[in-house]
Amino acid sequence: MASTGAAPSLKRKDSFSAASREGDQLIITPLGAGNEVGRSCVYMSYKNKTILFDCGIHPAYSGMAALPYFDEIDPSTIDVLLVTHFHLDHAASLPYFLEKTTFKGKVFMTHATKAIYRLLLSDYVKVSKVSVEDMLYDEGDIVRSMDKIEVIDFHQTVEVNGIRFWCYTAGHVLGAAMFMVDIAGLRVLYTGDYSREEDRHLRAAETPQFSPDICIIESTYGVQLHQPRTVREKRFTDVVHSTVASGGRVLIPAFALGRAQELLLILDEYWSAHPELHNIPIYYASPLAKRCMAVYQTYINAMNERIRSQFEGSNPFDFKHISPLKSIENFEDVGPSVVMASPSGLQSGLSRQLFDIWCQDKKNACIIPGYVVEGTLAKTIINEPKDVTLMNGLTVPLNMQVHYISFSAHADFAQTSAFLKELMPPNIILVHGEANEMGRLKQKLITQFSNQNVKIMSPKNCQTVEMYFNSEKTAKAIGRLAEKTPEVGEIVSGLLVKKGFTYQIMAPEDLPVFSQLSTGNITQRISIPYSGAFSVIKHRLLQIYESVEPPDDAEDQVPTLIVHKRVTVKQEASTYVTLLWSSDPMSDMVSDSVVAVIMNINRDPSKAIASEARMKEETERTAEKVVSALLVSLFGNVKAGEEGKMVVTVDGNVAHVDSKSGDVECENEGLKERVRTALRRIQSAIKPIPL
Ligand code: HJB
Ligand code: ZN
Repeated sequence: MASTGAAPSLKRKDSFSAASREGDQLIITPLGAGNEVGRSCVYMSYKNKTILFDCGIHPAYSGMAALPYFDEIDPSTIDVLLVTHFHLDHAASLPYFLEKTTFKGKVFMTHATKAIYRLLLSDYVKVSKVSVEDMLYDEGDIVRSMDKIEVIDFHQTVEVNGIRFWCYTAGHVLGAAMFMVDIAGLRVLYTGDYSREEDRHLRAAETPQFSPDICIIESTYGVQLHQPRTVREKRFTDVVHSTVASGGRVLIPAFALGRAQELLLILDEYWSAHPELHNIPIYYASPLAKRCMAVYQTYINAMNERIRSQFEGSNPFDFKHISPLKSIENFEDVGPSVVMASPSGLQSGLSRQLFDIWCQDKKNACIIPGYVVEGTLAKTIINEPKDVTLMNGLTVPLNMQVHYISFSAHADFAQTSAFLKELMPPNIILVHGEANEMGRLKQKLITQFSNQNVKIMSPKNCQTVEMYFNSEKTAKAIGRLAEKTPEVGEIVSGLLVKKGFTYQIMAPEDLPVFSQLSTGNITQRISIPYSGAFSVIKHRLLQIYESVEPPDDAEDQVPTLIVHKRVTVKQEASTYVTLLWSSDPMSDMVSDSVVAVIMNINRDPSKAIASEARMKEETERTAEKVVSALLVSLFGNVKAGEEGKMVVTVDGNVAHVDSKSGDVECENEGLKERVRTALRRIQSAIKPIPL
């Protein structure tokens, strides 16, 4: 069960290792996108593993002010950085983070995201008009960052340093992914931007097959509901058609990649169906236009069935009625036209240049086709102010028609609610939403999940959500050990295999099947100087061991005995005896004791054969030595203590062992149990020692 608490410092990776209150501590802190849209970046730490989701900039700011609050963290402690999609508000801080900070972890994104990231960011540094001091990075940094980015396929599981993660299709834009992270069985889903609605070219977001313990989810559209696609498309084509038909110009400010391709598909199809519009030009004004189209064609397989089947006939991105436009200098503004230009927020660049020229003519129209960020001109004009300020500082009347028809591929309330109902995560963290919209969504979700014990949180930037999870260690029995259900209380023994934070218990024979490990037999051989009679050794061993037998197939003439069915003792020459055994903990113990017996005879051969009483006394002493030797082989530090007890010391814990009675005194329950188990094993190997 999770609980929330105060914000700790995020800078030291080890600062929480001792902080286990009611379980292991998980912390989640938005460094951006907390109660805002923009500079997405969410920090998460659990069990000393640290992850960053997304690394964006804020579209309404420039220079360092656009960055997430990186100074809240120590970048050198981040293990993994996962980038959900190529939009600048999710990826444009990455070259800065990789090249200008101490970050040394691994970065992952999908193939398409990586290809488009490269194009977009090169364009971003070219067009962002900031002073050299304010530039966050340059083209060289972007090129260098490419070598550090690893790619991940949808549904491929990657493990880095005990952190397992995989990703699902998120809709939204080509290559967009939502990431599921698993640390020690605790699962966190970070949705990034997602849409559960299929459009002309993209698949809808998938619903993960596992419910996460925590879902960090976008709340861009809050409690709003999207109009049906067909209605929005009709409104869009109607505005475009009527504007150009009455001699006006249409400006569509849109980000160069993503929604732009969807809108171009709609326009190209509409123009094909309306020959009367063929003399009206449509321009896709982006220096990236051509290269972007090449990337879109490369990743056609990542798109939906509809566009793939269209592609079999002809390339749907090879538009019939749309021409690329490099810059305003190449534009002949002589009559009605439709121009799609970036940026979407109208802060600068070509979309802003055209807006400034066209905004005073009421025949013209501006269609805002997606989400607009607080602080941008696009957001301002949606409210249809009377005047606007141009880039040259002049204030002029805003006469052009402004239409907000959202094709934004973000979940609306119906999608968010259905997604969460299917997943039912016990903890929901809202990010990527303006404070008011997010607040309304939070209230509505609280009502919706009021009976389900679901916790809904909406931290601000740099505000930490702190939770505690109990992670009891469990091992899964697999292979032949799992064929039979054990009775209650029955002990299941096998090899314990630890992989990351998961444990499996299996029969040694199954090891190569279920792991990349394998088993092998080590045959041990040791020679001990001994020149006495072999019968003396046999005599001493029979005093101690239940089973001391000659081999069944005693063909050669070498005197041989098998002790406890495990260790073979041979007198191969008159000066030494040889011990042979197949190594395992039990046989190693028996061989140790046989060595101790032989060495003992070597030390005092005159006492080899003696009276009955002497023999009993001698046997007990030998047995004690054998037990001591065995305990040394298991625990290392074993010394003689008071009243004939042995003192075993492990990691500062001390156990007093009475080898005659088998009693063990120790304050540390773990060590006590280990010593007791060892004594029981020794007992099973040695006959007359009453333990
Ligand atoms: C919200 C958002 C706001 C996004 C402004 C721009 C963008 O889709 B988002 O990543 O989430 C990126 C696309 C655009 O239109 O510039
Ligand atoms: Zn996005």
